[in-house]
Amino acid sequence: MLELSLVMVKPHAFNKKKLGKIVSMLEQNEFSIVGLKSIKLSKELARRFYFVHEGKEFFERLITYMSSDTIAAICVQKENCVKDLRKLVGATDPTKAAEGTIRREVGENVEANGVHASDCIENAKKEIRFFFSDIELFSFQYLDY
Ligand code: IDP
Ligand code: MG
Repeated sequence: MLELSLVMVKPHAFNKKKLGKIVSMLEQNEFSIVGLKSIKLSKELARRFYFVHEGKEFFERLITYMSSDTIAAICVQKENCVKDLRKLVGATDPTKAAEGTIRREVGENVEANGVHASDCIENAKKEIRFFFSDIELFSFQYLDY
């Protein structure tokens, strides 16, 4: 089934000019880019995006980090997009991420692990809507997102 998912390029990866490499890895693995923007998150927006982790030991550090510099939000489209994207992104800890994954290539540590990727279809829909309006998604007319 044709699906959409959400990639977020984290501050250190954007700052170190890894956006092109990440887009290239996505395209080489058959993901189509249907929405793309770079913005700086406020702490409030970062908290809203990561609300499921509220209360965890690393939450405040993650919020400070994610609002520290520019990020990029990328909406991608592919068959089995959500699962295939998680596979291409790799394990949360870059040292445990498989060879050829995005986190292995651009991740530095568990927090600065290069990218975020939606973990299920339902969250992908919410996260895409967090960043993009209809007119910003090139394929919005084909999908009920
Ligand atoms: P995921 O990004 O692989 O889905 P999650 O468990 O959803 O991993 O955690 C969200 C983000 O929170 C991770 O990408 C990582 O940056 C950060 N994080 C998760 N666990 C830890 C930790 O133990 N220490 C510091 N940061 C963490
Ligand atoms: Mg997650």
